[in-house]
Amino acid sequence: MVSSIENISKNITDIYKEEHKESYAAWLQYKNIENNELANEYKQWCSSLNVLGNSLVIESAKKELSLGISSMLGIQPELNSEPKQSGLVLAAGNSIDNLVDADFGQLNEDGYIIKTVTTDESNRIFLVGKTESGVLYAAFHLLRLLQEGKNLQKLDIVENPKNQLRMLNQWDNMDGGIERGYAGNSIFYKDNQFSDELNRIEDYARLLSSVGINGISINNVNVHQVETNLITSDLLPKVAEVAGIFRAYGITTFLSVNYASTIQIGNLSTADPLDPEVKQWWKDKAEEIYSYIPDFGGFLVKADSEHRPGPFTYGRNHAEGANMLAEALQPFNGIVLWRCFVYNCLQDWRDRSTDRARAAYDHFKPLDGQFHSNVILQIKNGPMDFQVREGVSPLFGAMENTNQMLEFQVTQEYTGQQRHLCYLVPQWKEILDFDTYAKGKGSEVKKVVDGSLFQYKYSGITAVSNIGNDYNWTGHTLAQANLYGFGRLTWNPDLSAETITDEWIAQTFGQDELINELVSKMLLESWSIYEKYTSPLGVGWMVNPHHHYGPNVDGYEYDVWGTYHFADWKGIGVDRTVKTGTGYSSQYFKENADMYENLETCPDELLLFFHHVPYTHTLKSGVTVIQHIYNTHFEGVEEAQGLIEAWSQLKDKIDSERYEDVLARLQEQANHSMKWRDIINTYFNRKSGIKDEQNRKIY
Ligand code: GCV
Repeated sequence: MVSSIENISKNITDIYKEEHKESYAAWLQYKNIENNELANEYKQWCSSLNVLGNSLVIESAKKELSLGISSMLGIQPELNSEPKQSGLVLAAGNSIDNLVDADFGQLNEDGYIIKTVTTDESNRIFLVGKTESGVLYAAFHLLRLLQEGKNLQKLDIVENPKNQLRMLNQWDNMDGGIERGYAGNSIFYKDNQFSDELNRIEDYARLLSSVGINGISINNVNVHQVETNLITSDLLPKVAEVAGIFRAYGITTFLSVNYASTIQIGNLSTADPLDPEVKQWWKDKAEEIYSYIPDFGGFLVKADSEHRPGPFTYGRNHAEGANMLAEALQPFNGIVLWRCFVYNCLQDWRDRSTDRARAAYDHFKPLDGQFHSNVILQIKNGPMDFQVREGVSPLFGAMENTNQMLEFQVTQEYTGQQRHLCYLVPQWKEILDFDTYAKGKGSEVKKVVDGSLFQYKYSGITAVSNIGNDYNWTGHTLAQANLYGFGRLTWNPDLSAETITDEWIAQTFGQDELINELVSKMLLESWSIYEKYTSPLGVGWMVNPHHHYGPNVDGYEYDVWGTYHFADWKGIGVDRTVKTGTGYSSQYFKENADMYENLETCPDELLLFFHHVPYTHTLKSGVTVIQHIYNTHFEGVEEAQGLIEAWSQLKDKIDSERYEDVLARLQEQANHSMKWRDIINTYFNRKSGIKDEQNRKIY
């Protein structure tokens, strides 16, 4: 325990690092390697760090390797600036050894080589990047291998990220709150100012860089008055300071901007994108921003959605709106990330021609080819809003001539708010592997967003972050795995969920068979468990309005008529077919459109997302819809209970803080799952008047 006098000179981050060591370190534990044989072997390679060239990012690689090596092996590596006969050799973009050079041509911008080269005279491991970022990624990769206890004798690794942009979006507000944040307050802001705990931001940068993230937008897409000022001379020096921290870890900084900035801070009377004064204002503004941050990434924009301003006010479309900003950023190589989450939140749900699921496609598809080349459309994974289960957005693959990127949500808004365990990597894998058929079979979402299907100039994957200033970053300690997994998937969407999970467990909790077996099972099954007691057959949305936590079958946010499930006494589900419904199913390419349109071929898990059916409709699984609702709710509760049983077996294997923290969350989840079960089962029991075949207790 640290005394209070000492604490005066320490900030909270320092205290967390000491008092909540394991929770705070997340997957960068760098635990002392107790196996002597292994440690001695590693020492041979790691006793000297030979770094060719110098730069901010290489400095970070050096710093991280020194930290990791001293912490895991108890030695301080000797630092040299030339390739010595033995040890680690770090270099960017230059040729140093024939054997390594042979692979160099295979590298893309952020790629790297890790190669063990032993000769009679030398024993070296080369960490070579095409750029300095590649060197840093290689350093983190090597540290991961050490944490996993891997053999270093014959490393021959060539790694290239599949996605060009690998980003996170912070939904942080300057008052310190985080929209949809479930792990404390912002690490960036406090009381409408920037936080002075820059070491916390640096540790975040380390975590992100270790999984290959290379871009971040640091404020909420809902830009309020105070955050509108982020692009003024009052706050740009602070933004630049934060950008400097991220820059050292190969991460580019972006800002969310208010589309009406010209009115709010520019003294103009309009934000019309075709108005010459508006255009000039943004051009001048871009120039000013770049004078503070020469490598600034660009703007993230939420326009004309959920009461945000946008081009619609002036009778302009989204291409006109985005292009105006793109022109301002273009001279500096900046880009516009334009969100497609555009819908009328005040729609009347009785009018079946205004299906919210249709909105993004209806708005954007007709504009294909009209966006400038430095605009990227940022598309949420589903057409609704990060539900536990929904279809994949039909916009993916539908715009051959417009850059696209995918937006996931790591923060668990609808998936248990980091109070329930819900590991999202399996869900993301399904989405990335979804075949759009845009160019025939094999046109998976991952190939759209890595840019390869249509040769996009810019593309990638982004997500809403799940971190806050809690000592374990993510509220639920196991939710750290979502952040880790997201980063790894942006690097390589072909990694299996199992591989990512194993990696995360070994680094976070050490190499122990029982830990691996149980935690892996818990994580991999958790999305399905959560789905069972919350969201039957793709129906979704049965949550309390606004805060989106806890069961509320008829919960609906806006002050208009509607429920999302359309349940009556005869049946349930949203008819999105062409034949009798909203026609949403036709937005997919033919193979998928046909599959969803027909009741016989629509997969069970999305049945109620596409069809309205009687409760007595028999699923492919052989049970009726109503019986499925009952069964899954009972099963979900049992399985949530099972998570506690599994975790309890690890009591003596995990430090008490992380053990108790997770246990408490699992207990809350199990209790809460009963509430879900009872409320949902009772509602549909009363509505349908149909009994549970097994006569279980329904309240
Ligand atoms: C940032 C949902 C969330 C909002 C969020 C919005 C968005 O509606 O509930 O909090 O706003 O999505 O993605 O813009």
